[in-house]
Amino acid sequence: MFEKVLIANRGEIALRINRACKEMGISTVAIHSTADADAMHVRLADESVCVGPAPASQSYLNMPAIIAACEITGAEAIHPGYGFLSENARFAEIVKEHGLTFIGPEPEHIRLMGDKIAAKQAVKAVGIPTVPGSDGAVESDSEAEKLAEEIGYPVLIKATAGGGGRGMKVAQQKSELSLALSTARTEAKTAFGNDAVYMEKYLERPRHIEVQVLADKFGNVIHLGERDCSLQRRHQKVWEEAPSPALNSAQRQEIGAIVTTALAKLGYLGAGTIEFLFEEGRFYFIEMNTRVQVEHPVTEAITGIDIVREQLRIAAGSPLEIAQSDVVISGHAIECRINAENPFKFTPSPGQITQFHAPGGLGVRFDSALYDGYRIPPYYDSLAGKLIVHAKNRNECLLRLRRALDELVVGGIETTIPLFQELVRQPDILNGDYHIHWLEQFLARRNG
Ligand code: MV4
Repeated sequence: MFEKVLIANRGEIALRINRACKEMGISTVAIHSTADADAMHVRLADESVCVGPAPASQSYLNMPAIIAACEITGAEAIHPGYGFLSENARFAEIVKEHGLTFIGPEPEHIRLMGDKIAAKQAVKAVGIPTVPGSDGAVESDSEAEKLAEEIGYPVLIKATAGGGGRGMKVAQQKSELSLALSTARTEAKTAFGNDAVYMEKYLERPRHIEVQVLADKFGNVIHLGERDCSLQRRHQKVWEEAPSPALNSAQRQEIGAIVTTALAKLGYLGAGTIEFLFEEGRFYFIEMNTRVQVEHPVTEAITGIDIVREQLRIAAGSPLEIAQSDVVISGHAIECRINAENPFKFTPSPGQITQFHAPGGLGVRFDSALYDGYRIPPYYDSLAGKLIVHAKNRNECLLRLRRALDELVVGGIETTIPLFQELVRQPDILNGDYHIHWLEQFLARRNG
């Protein structure tokens, strides 16, 4: 096992990784920008290295500085967390070229899953159900028109270098197709330097259901059940839960078996999440994430498995500590992302924390780097903390969540707490009866 790991991230996920390392007897190195000198992740690590000024491009994305920090401190491995360099295949290669371990999948799998057309072709070839659409990139309007007639409108044009909703355009009917294609291409060229686009049947009211997997170097691949991440606003997840209220155990087992078999065939290594749209009882692959995700704690709550610990063990060449038969889904968990934003307009609200009280009690976890007096910097994402609540079933979980939200205090800035205090009283939410557009429709009704 590693002696020393460098955590190439900040905020709550840096603390999360630090915790797993400390429990495994691994010493930790934090990196920070000049803006984060007083951040909690710096205080709790054994050592820290300033890697540059506030802008992420000059610090948390500064590959030479991060590699140098490993050389200075003697860290043998880098955990990238999520965001920043966590899905940068070139960085993973550079880490390996320097004789260090990148705690994550092989670079070629990171690269593969970052190209949405190649990813879809690869997973389809190993038995994962995909959305009907083009086999590869759509090259011409005439090809697109012919294909759209076959699969039926509405259709969705997506950028192969996109993902997370970036560069998508819907065409409701033939007359809209040409503009959707040209707009998607132009935006993709501008945003990603790659204008290749593909087409899919547009699913109108699906849920977003993702399956967590772990794969070790011995060919063992297990799944830890699914997460329902349908409550999103502008492709930012807001509320995630496990298991999904929309799946029964047969569907859970079926998609879990399909995914583990497929990833074993691909020779996948590490933690991964396969994203599906789920509509009328059918799963449709949309993307695969090769990083630990923000919402991983809801899976940890219902399985008791420490996902970051398993990532470290896999990267160090150890076999998975658990077999599929050891994975038992117990109870229900919900995560609410507490962002430093206006609760209904989502405008950023950085600033100093004047009061802070985290909720506690059985089944309540608050992952955050906040502390009394901490000043949230404006340079990074707005996530201030994640409230994760676990109970023996969904109704008990909702009651506990309502209580924990009323106990949580974050003073001095605006946060999304009031949004969740409303959501946890909404009939559709209480019934688990929602889809990927539900939250934006709720906010539109509310904001008038
Ligand atoms: C779709 C879709 C409907 N039909 N693909 C959004 C981001 C990326 N994960 C893919 N996304 C979608 N792909 C087809 N064929 C609807 C979305 C989508 C969405 C997906 C999951 C969660 C929230 C969403 C919000 C808007 C659109």
